[in-house]
Amino acid sequence: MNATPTNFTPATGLLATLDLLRIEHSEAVTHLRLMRPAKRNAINDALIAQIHTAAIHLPGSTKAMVISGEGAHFCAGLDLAELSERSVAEGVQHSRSWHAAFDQLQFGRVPVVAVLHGAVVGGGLELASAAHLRVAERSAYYGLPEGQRGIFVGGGGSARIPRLIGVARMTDMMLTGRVLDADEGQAAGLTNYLVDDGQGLAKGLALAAKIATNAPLSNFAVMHALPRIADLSQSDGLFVESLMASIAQGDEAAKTRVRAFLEGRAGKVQKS
Ligand code: 1HE
Repeated sequence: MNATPTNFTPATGLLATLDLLRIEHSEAVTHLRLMRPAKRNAINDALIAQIHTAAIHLPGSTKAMVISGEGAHFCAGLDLAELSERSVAEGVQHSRSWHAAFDQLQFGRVPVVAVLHGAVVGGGLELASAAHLRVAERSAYYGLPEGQRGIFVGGGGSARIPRLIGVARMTDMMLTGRVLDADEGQAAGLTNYLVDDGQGLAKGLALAAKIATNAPLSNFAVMHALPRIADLSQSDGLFVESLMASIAQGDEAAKTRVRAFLEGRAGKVQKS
């Protein structure tokens, strides 16, 4: 996996004490890297708690975040070594702790870009699906081995993954153990961008830097209103949209930006 650019500096204070993560910050972008490469970044209780803590306590100037994994894989999912020790009641609490952490990413303060490479499996795919954008390197592959392990997704996967790739594809992955390669994941809508190996982090950081320049209320609306509207009836969705639109356009940031365009000081829409 690629190194963070040199203009990023290590986080301080509470974030620096999270030993299963490496958190670095530059201007408006915070990069959170899973740091359990010897266990393929498998998520144990400590790591899920640290992800939750980090997501709540991002540096104040953060406007967008990138999450990636150290070593040859993004994330091997749930740490299976901890699974057998849990009672049924503890299992529910465990699943809820993942929900709390990943909800904090999806419905937190800033948009999240996940940079994926190698194995993105089980809970690793659940983590990736909580992000707002996904950048894949060609080495990435996606699996839901829960079916083979005799368990079920517990980190929000059943709610989030079908919204990306549909119930039918997720059913196939869980019943048959089908693994999607990077091209298949891109075609299925699992990822937004597909880049060569070694290019993922640069792409993810560049996207985050761009996202960070948006008006905060626009990013808020995309993160918080868009997925909720998608869950509503069309009539209710349109009503909520009208409220969100008027809140966003009433903000000074919107007025300033529209004025800049009308006075020829803002960029035009361009083909990339
Ligand atoms: C692990 C885990 C893990 C690796 N829990 N220890 N997830 C899975 O079913 C995926 C299981 N893992 C794998 O299939 C492979 O490890 C990988 C394809 C991800 C990587 O293969 P490889 O050859 O690079 O590594 P490895 O030799 O298999 O693993 C290296 C070490 O990581 C080894 O430990 P070691 O002490 O023997 O060195 C592995 O045991 C350890 N390791 N993956 C614990 N997952 C909220 S519910 C979510 C439900 C799920 O996520 S279920 C899916 C679980």
